[in-house]
Amino acid sequence: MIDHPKARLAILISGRGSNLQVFIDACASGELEADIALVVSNKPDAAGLQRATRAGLATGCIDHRDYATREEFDQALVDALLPLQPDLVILAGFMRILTPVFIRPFYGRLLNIHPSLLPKYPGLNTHQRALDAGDGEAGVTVHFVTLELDGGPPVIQARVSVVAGDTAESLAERVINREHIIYPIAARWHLQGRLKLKDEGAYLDGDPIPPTGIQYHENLA
Ligand code: NHR
Ligand code: GAR
Repeated sequence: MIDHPKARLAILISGRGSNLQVFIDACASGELEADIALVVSNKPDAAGLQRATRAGLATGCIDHRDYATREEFDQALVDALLPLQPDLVILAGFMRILTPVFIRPFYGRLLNIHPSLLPKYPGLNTHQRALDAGDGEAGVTVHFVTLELDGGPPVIQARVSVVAGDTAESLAERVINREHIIYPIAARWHLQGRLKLKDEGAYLDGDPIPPTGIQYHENLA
């Protein structure tokens, strides 16, 4: 029998790392047939780095403040990741806008999770913006990363209702539970070769994914 080496993930973080933890757990349980080859933070004090170390993973910190330009920072990221030949690069609460220097070498193998119902609210402070607009629902979108910030094709989107008295914090708490469900599903599709980025569009099993992504439901697998 041919021994297929496991797929390799690289995960970029900036903070707490709860999404990273979900990937650590999914790789350990076999839900994802992958190893996490490296966890990189742009912030030295990111709590997620400790989660990674606790799980016995290789970690690195590439502090954006050590680089004069975004391109030089991105090149340092590329230099750290490229030798590992990751099958998939996961942005998990990563907070630096990436330039073509990073995106080109990983194009089609780069996913992000963004806490809004894209195309609504790209950028920062998404939950507060949804509340300020009086939206009845909020949510989260996994999407391919392209040059356009939070503008790459959506893969999966999960919605939650906004309830009376919601704050950005209470909403974020409900949304993050959904994040932890949909992100590993999208990653698994990609590792299985089912999810592709083609001509700037996302495809699952050869079929174009709708412009706001596949809507999450309980039987999605
Ligand atoms: N890069 C590209 N080219 N395309 C995307 O879609 C990206 C990306 C980099 C990060 C994540 C994104 C999010 O999900 C992401 C998607 C950071 C900012 C930001 O303004 C905006 C969106 C996202 C991440 N960052 C500030 C900056 O100057 C710094 C903010 C901070 O450090 O707190 O880079 O929301
Ligand atoms: C998540 O809610 C993620 O969607 C969001 O940050 C949080 C990270 O949490 N991402 C962004 O806002 C990207 N700009 P985590 O560190 O616990 O995974």
